[in-house]
Amino acid sequence: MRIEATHRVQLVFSLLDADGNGVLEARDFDLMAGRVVAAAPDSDEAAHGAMRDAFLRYWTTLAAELDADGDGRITFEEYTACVLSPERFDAAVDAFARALAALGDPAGEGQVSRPAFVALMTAIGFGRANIDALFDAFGPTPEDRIAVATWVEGIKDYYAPDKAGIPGDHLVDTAAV
Ligand SMILES: [Ca+2]
Ligand SMILES: [Ca+2]
Repeated sequence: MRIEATHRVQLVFSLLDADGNGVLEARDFDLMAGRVVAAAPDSDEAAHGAMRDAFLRYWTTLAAELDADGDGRITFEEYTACVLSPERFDAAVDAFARALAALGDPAGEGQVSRPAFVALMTAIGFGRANIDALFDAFGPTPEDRIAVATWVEGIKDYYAPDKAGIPGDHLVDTAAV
Protein backbone atom coordinates (compact mmCIF):
# COMPACT_ATOMS: atom_id res chain seq x y z
CA MET A 1 0.00 0.00 0.00
CA ARG A 2 1.19 3.52 -0.75
CA ILE A 3 2.28 5.52 2.29
CA GLU A 4 -0.24 8.18 1.31
CA ALA A 5 -2.98 5.55 1.47
CA THR A 6 -1.75 4.46 4.91
CA HIS A 7 -2.14 8.02 6.14
CA ARG A 8 -5.60 8.26 4.63
CA VAL A 9 -6.63 5.01 6.34
CA GLN A 10 -5.35 6.24 9.71
CA LEU A 11 -7.22 9.51 9.36
CA VAL A 12 -10.50 7.97 8.30
CA PHE A 13 -10.40 5.50 11.18
CA SER A 14 -9.93 8.33 13.67
CA LEU A 15 -12.84 10.25 12.14
CA LEU A 16 -15.17 7.25 11.90
CA ASP A 17 -14.57 6.69 15.62
CA ALA A 18 -17.06 9.46 16.23
CA ASP A 19 -17.31 8.95 19.99
CA GLY A 20 -13.54 8.73 20.30
CA ASN A 21 -13.39 5.52 22.34
CA GLY A 22 -10.74 4.00 20.08
CA VAL A 23 -12.88 1.37 18.32
CA LEU A 24 -15.55 1.48 15.62
CA GLU A 25 -19.05 0.41 16.64
CA ALA A 26 -22.56 0.85 15.26
CA ARG A 27 -22.99 3.83 17.56
CA ASP A 28 -20.21 5.75 15.82
CA PHE A 29 -22.02 5.55 12.51
CA ASP A 30 -25.30 6.71 14.09
CA LEU A 31 -23.49 9.67 15.58
CA MET A 32 -21.73 10.55 12.35
CA ALA A 33 -24.90 10.21 10.29
CA GLY A 34 -26.70 12.57 12.66
CA ARG A 35 -23.94 15.16 12.43
CA VAL A 36 -23.74 15.01 8.66
CA VAL A 37 -27.50 15.19 8.13
CA ALA A 38 -27.68 18.17 10.50
CA ALA A 39 -25.07 19.93 8.36
CA ALA A 40 -27.36 19.76 5.32
CA PRO A 41 -30.57 21.49 6.46
CA ASP A 42 -31.58 22.38 2.89
CA SER A 43 -31.66 18.78 1.74
CA ASP A 44 -34.94 16.86 1.73
CA GLU A 45 -35.96 13.85 3.79
CA ALA A 46 -35.13 11.44 0.99
CA ALA A 47 -31.56 12.76 0.80
CA HIS A 48 -31.21 12.60 4.57
CA GLY A 49 -32.55 9.05 4.58
CA ALA A 50 -30.13 8.03 1.83
CA MET A 51 -27.24 9.36 3.90
CA ARG A 52 -28.35 7.50 7.02
CA ASP A 53 -28.80 4.32 4.97
CA ALA A 54 -25.33 4.75 3.47
CA PHE A 55 -23.72 5.11 6.89
CA LEU A 56 -25.59 2.04 8.13
CA ARG A 57 -24.51 0.06 5.08
CA TYR A 58 -20.94 1.26 5.56
CA TRP A 59 -20.99 -0.05 9.12
CA THR A 60 -22.62 -3.38 8.32
CA THR A 61 -20.14 -3.92 5.49
CA LEU A 62 -17.17 -3.11 7.71
CA ALA A 63 -18.51 -5.32 10.49
CA ALA A 64 -19.13 -8.24 8.13
CA GLU A 65 -15.70 -8.00 6.53
CA LEU A 66 -13.37 -6.76 9.25
CA ASP A 67 -14.66 -7.73 12.70
CA ALA A 68 -12.26 -10.65 12.86
CA ASP A 69 -13.04 -11.65 16.45
CA GLY A 70 -16.78 -11.02 16.11
CA ASP A 71 -17.13 -8.79 19.17
CA GLY A 72 -19.15 -6.10 17.40
CA ARG A 73 -16.27 -3.63 17.47
CA ILE A 74 -13.57 -2.94 14.95
CA THR A 75 -10.14 -2.11 16.31
CA PHE A 76 -7.58 -0.21 14.27
CA GLU A 77 -5.72 -3.47 13.73
CA GLU A 78 -8.85 -5.11 12.38
CA TYR A 79 -9.63 -2.04 10.29
CA THR A 80 -6.29 -2.02 8.49
CA ALA A 81 -7.24 -5.30 6.81
CA CYS A 82 -9.61 -3.24 4.66
CA VAL A 83 -6.69 -2.34 2.43
CA LEU A 84 -6.05 -6.00 1.56
CA SER A 85 -9.30 -6.35 -0.35
CA PRO A 86 -10.62 -2.88 -1.12
CA GLU A 87 -12.99 -4.22 -3.76
CA ARG A 88 -15.18 -5.65 -0.98
CA PHE A 89 -16.01 -2.10 0.05
CA ASP A 90 -16.52 -0.58 -3.38
CA ALA A 91 -20.31 -0.75 -3.32
CA ALA A 92 -20.60 0.66 0.21
CA VAL A 93 -18.11 3.44 -0.51
CA ASP A 94 -19.88 4.25 -3.76
CA ALA A 95 -23.25 4.56 -1.99
CA PHE A 96 -21.65 6.65 0.75
CA ALA A 97 -19.94 8.96 -1.76
CA ARG A 98 -23.11 9.52 -3.75
CA ALA A 99 -25.26 10.17 -0.68
CA LEU A 100 -22.73 12.61 0.76
CA ALA A 101 -22.20 14.53 -2.47
CA ALA A 102 -25.96 14.72 -3.00
CA LEU A 103 -26.34 16.46 0.36
CA GLY A 104 -23.98 19.12 -0.96
CA ASP A 105 -26.30 19.73 -3.89
CA PRO A 106 -29.76 20.18 -2.34
CA ALA A 107 -31.19 21.84 -5.45
CA GLY A 108 -30.00 19.02 -7.72
CA GLU A 109 -27.92 21.29 -9.97
CA GLY A 110 -25.00 18.92 -10.24
CA GLN A 111 -22.71 21.29 -8.35
CA VAL A 112 -21.59 21.80 -4.78
CA SER A 113 -20.81 25.23 -3.35
CA ARG A 114 -17.84 25.77 -1.06
CA PRO A 115 -20.03 26.60 2.00
CA ALA A 116 -22.02 23.39 1.57
CA PHE A 117 -18.82 21.39 1.10
CA VAL A 118 -17.21 22.94 4.17
CA ALA A 119 -20.29 22.28 6.31
CA LEU A 120 -20.43 18.58 5.41
CA MET A 121 -16.70 17.94 5.67
CA THR A 122 -16.54 19.78 8.98
CA ALA A 123 -19.37 17.55 10.25
CA ILE A 124 -17.29 14.50 9.34
CA GLY A 125 -14.41 15.99 11.28
CA PHE A 126 -11.85 17.20 8.75
CA GLY A 127 -9.89 20.39 9.47
CA ARG A 128 -10.88 23.63 7.77
CA ALA A 129 -7.55 24.25 6.04
CA ASN A 130 -7.54 20.69 4.69
CA ILE A 131 -11.12 21.07 3.48
CA ASP A 132 -10.34 24.27 1.57
CA ALA A 133 -7.20 22.74 0.07
CA LEU A 134 -9.22 19.75 -1.14
CA PHE A 135 -11.95 21.96 -2.61
CA ASP A 136 -9.30 24.01 -4.44
CA ALA A 137 -7.67 20.81 -5.75
CA PHE A 138 -11.01 19.80 -7.26
CA GLY A 139 -10.77 22.85 -9.54
CA PRO A 140 -13.77 25.00 -8.59
CA THR A 141 -15.57 27.12 -11.17
CA PRO A 142 -15.32 30.96 -11.08
CA GLU A 143 -18.52 30.76 -8.99
CA ASP A 144 -16.56 28.63 -6.49
CA ARG A 145 -18.46 25.43 -7.11
CA ILE A 146 -17.34 21.90 -7.93
CA ALA A 147 -19.13 19.16 -9.84
CA VAL A 148 -20.95 16.54 -7.76
CA ALA A 149 -19.33 13.86 -9.93
CA THR A 150 -15.85 15.24 -9.16
CA TRP A 151 -16.49 14.93 -5.45
CA VAL A 152 -17.89 11.40 -5.79
CA GLU A 153 -14.77 10.29 -7.66
CA GLY A 154 -12.57 12.06 -5.13
CA ILE A 155 -14.17 10.16 -2.23
CA LYS A 156 -13.72 6.83 -4.00
CA ASP A 157 -10.07 7.63 -4.81
CA TYR A 158 -9.52 8.50 -1.15
CA TYR A 159 -10.19 4.87 -0.20
CA ALA A 160 -8.07 3.40 -3.00
CA PRO A 161 -4.89 1.82 -1.56
CA ASP A 162 -2.86 2.24 -4.74
CA LYS A 163 -3.46 5.96 -5.22
CA ALA A 164 -1.05 8.76 -4.39
CA GLY A 165 -0.84 12.40 -5.34
CA ILE A 166 -4.62 12.71 -5.38
CA PRO A 167 -6.75 15.62 -4.18
CA GLY A 168 -7.79 13.61 -1.12
CA ASP A 169 -4.23 13.69 0.17
CA HIS A 170 -4.91 17.33 1.05
CA LEU A 171 -7.13 16.02 3.86
CA VAL A 172 -4.19 14.37 5.59
CA ASP A 173 -1.98 16.49 7.76
CA THR A 174 1.03 14.18 7.55
CA ALA A 175 2.71 15.90 10.48
CA ALA A 176 -0.17 14.80 12.69
CA VAL A 177 -0.45 11.10 11.82
CA1 LIG B 1 -16.08 4.50 18.78
CA1 LIG C 1 -13.53 -6.92 16.70
